[in-house]
This record gives sequence, C-alpha cells and structure tokens, in this order.
Amino acid sequence: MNPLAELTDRHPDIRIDVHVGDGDGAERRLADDVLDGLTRPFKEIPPKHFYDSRGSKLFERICELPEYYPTRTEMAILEASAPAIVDAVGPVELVELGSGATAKARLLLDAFNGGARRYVPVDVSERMVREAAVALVDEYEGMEIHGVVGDFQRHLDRVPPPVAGERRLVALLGGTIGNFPPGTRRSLLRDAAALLGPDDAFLLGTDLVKDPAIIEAAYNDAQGVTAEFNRNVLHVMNRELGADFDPDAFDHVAFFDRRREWVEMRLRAQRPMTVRVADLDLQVEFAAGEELRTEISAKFTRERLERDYAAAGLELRGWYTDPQELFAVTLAGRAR
Ligand code: AVJ
Repeated sequence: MNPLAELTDRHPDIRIDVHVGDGDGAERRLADDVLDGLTRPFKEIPPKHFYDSRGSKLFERICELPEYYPTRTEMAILEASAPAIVDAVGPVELVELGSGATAKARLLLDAFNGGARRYVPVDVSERMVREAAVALVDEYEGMEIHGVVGDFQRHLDRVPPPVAGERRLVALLGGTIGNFPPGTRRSLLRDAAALLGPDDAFLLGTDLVKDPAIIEAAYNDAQGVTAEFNRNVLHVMNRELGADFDPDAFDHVAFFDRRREWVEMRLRAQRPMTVRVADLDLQVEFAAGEELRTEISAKFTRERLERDYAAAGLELRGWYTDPQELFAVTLAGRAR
C-alpha cells in the first residue's frame, strides 16, 4: 500500500471513498471518447483528457503565465471576498467539485473561522484527494474530511448527505464549468443544485466576456506553453491507446468565438496524415489544414449566467468580481 493511502486510511478524521480507479474507467472513457470523437465529420476530443501528469504540470505553468489572468484573478477575488461569501451563507461544510490543489479551499475554510465541520473534496485524481486530506486535516482542528474520488459528471450522487440541520457550501471553481457545452453545462448545474438544501449555496467561478484581445492572448501565450498543453492530448492518445500521432505536425489554434462567447482550442494538421490508433483498431485521415477541436472555454456575462442558473432551478444571490471585471465568483441558491 502506498504511504499516502496508509496515512489517510489510519487517520480518524479522514474518510476517502474511491469510485474511479486510475486506469480502470478512466482509460475506457478515453477510448470511447476517441472512438466517438475521431470518427465524426468534425473531429473533437473532450478537454478532460489533457490532464495526465504532464498535462497537469503544463496547466500549472499556464497559471503562472503573464497572459493567463483567470487563475490569479479568481484567487484574488477569493482572498478579498471569502469572508463575505461565507458570511452570506453561514455554512459548516464545504463540498468542492474538481477540488485539485488546496489553495482555494484554504481561503474559504479560513473564512469559516474555526467553524468548519467537514470538507468534502471531489476529484478524479485519488492522489490529489489524499494529498489534500493529509494537508488540511491537522490544519483545521475538529474538521472531518470526506474525500470522494470520482468524476463530478457521474458521481455527484456519491457526495455524502449534508450535516444534519446545517448549511453547506458547494463550490465549483476555476472556470471549469466553461469547458462544457451549453446543454451539458446546464445539466451539470442541475446536478449541483440537487446537492443543495433550501438554505445551502452554490459557489461558481466563471471567466467573463471582455476585450477579445485579452482573452485570445491568454490562450496564445508567447512562450508556447498553451500550445504544448494543447498538443498533450496527442501524447496521451499515443501512450494510452497506442496511437501514432506526430504532435509536431499539428499547429496550436485558439480564438474567441464572439457569437458563442467561448474560446475554442484546436489542433490543425500541417499536412495530410493517416493516424493509426492501435488499441482501437482505428485508422483516421486528416486532410492538410483539418482541425481537431480540443477545448471550448466559455466566457460569461451576468445575463447568461442568470439564464443558465434559472434553467437549473437556481438563482443568483451574490456577485464577486475583481476591479477590472475579468472574472466572477458567484453565489447561487435554489430558486424560491
Ligand atoms: C482549467 C478549464 C479553466 O479553460 O481556461 C487553460 C484550461 N485551457 N488554457 C481554461 C485551459 C487553455 C482552463 N480551465
């Protein structure tokens, strides 16, 4: 058994439920997504497959880039507004969907002023959930940690029921919601709403619509880190599915679609290519200039957010932003 698992399994205040194993469901889902996505007339792979360990490291580097404002802006909003957010809700519990690292949870939990009774990190990465538990359990005395290793698109019903008679805050931060197409986005909000009692609250991080030049710079950084991150999905398919993509033969493309109000990232074939995906017994042709869509990243206006919330049975209750209104963290509750 690995030392991290031993530590977390021994601790009286930690419980971890594992619903996805590294390499069981995860791999099959990649295979299914690739089989669907590469046989369509317009090729597409969902962005969740960027994040193997190399991809996660590249994303961390993106967050440090001067052009990439979302992460540091959201952190600044939370630093300034966590006390107001927590005050407005009065929770004893934080459920964090797609929790990842602990920086944002800490800002929120600190604002609980010692009143945090339980933290529920939900993430597909078992390592991240266990590391978060170990890091936080001794820092917040009297707080229990109930980690859920799962995909928040599939396993939200595994989130434990609320602490009886108390309020909870359910958070989905990082702008992750923007990665989902509009219909899926609403059904995800609906699933999150199902975790809320009448007085509970949902906390959502969303990037905002702004000057397209600012947005496009964030996805076309001068150092080419985002381009490497984008091509990483080809490395993932090569390794996990025995594909023979030549990542250097694809150009990074990222632009803001003004009508849809989202960024699209694509990989553009420099020349005609035939790619084999050995494990799927699949052969795929690319024409010169043909593009594979790898990500959408929606940017929101307050109006669009309110419409999405309404469609999910939620209503906007709090709006927290930075002075330049680059990014918003919003509170919502079940519509009354
Ligand atoms: C982690 C989904 C918020 O959409 O901005 C960063 C991922 N893609 N650069 C985003 C990403 C390209 C990021 N999210």
